[in-house]
Amino acid sequence: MSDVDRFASIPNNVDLHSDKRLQRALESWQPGYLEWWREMGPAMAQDKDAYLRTAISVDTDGWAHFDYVKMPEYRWGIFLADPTPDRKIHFGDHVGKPVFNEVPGEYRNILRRMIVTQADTEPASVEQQRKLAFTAPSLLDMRNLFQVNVEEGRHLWAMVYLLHAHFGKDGREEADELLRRRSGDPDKPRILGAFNQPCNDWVSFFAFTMFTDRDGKYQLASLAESGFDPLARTCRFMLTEEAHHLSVGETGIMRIVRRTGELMKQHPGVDVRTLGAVDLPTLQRVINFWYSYSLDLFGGEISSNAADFFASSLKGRYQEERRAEHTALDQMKIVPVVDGGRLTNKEVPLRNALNEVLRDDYVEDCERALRRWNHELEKIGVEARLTLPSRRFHRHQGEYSRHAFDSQGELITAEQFEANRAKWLPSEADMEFLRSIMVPVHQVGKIANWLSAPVRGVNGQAFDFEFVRLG
Ligand code: BYC
Ligand code: FE
Ligand code: FE
Repeated sequence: MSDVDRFASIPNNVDLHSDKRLQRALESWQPGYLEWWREMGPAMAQDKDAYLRTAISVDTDGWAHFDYVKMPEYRWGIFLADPTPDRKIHFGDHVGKPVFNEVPGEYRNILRRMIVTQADTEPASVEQQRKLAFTAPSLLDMRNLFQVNVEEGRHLWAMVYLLHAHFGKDGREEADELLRRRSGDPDKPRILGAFNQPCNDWVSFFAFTMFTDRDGKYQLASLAESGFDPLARTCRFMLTEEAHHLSVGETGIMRIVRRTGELMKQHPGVDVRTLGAVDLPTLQRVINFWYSYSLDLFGGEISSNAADFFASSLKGRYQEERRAEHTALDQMKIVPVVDGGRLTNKEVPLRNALNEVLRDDYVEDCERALRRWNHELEKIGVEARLTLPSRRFHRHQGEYSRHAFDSQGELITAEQFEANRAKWLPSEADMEFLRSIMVPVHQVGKIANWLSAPVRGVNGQAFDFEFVRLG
């Protein structure tokens, strides 16, 4: 495997010391990053010891080191998965050729845009989650938040490395811009919609890590197939870290479901809100919100960009390597579209429908999680169930964004949508209620009333371990 320089000013396994120009460029970006982190990173406990894992190698076991660290001293590093010897491009128009190790001139612009789009989401999510520690429901949850935040910071480093190493002056300018945009800023917003939405309560945080980080998993997996090998190797390693973010989200919602379900069982006929817990209809609305915004992150159902990304062998499908056919030519996909005021099926050349193909894999994965949560409700003996809204519901990108649909995916009028908005999506009153129960629980081993304790701690530590030393 490649040598890891753990003690360099920027830990890395890319032989940074042998490329002084690149090293200097990244070292000159570093102070701006740290300034951004202090301004926009977690607003609490920056000076406290938190029990965090740090990536120290790309080995499957032993890649992470757990210890107490103060976040501004976190060792953000650059780690690419080891190269596969003689790797060949395995999809798109360049099938069978050796992978690109340098950016092909003709693809410079689309590749840079793709990397910048990926990069932009990482700091955006940190900004969105900035204030959550103040209301953390337990020290373990606070620690998990910080873990996700520092790793999103590392993902930014991963993309900035690619921009600096492969895109010259434009890449350096883009890297600087990544520190200037701000989530939700009307003048300098983040690039993608979901990353400009507020995420100020922990129900939203769990829905975000469940649904929005999960888009990250599918996008990274598609980029991990890339014929541009440095991108593929970077994304392969990022996926290792991503698994924890997804588990924070999925188990977080599971823990809400468990607590709420138990209270419903113990107090039949009582609105659990009066018991200080999250009622299932509110949880459903938060799910509807983040799921629909996350569906937007896959882009339009019919997209010539998607076709270009695939044709140029830069972005594959999910688990492309496991598929039987790798050109995606001479095939069609049926996409329901609105035509003449009605939903009709349209046949689209497969390459133009690849955003939708990836969304299919994502939706299936989300449905799996829903089944697990509903199984929990069933076990507790509660009849209510959670669902996923239709993928046409509440969309801001693609075919369905120009029309209104109900949660079942039926075409409705804008007036009908507005009349039902509060039934389907979190209202100001819902958010106020959630804020009212988000009381901080910062004592060792304690947990907020609205959430059940996790089944296990982290790295073999029990739940009553001092995950953040607030002391
Ligand atoms: N919001 O052809 P279209 C993660 C733009 S998350 C705003 O339909 P395309 C993470 C689009 O840019 C993973 N704008 O879509 C998670 C285009 O603009 P231009 C992030 C949007 O290009 C949690 C126009 O609409 N990674 O890692 O095929 C925490 C028409 O676009 C949106 C990536 O996204 C939107 N939702 O696909 C931390 C991978 N959607 O060109 C991290 C890289 C589309 O007309 N990105 N637009 O100005 C891509 O592969 C593609 O850019 C997209 C869009 C899949 C996002
Ligand atoms: Fe990330
Ligand atoms: Fe993530």
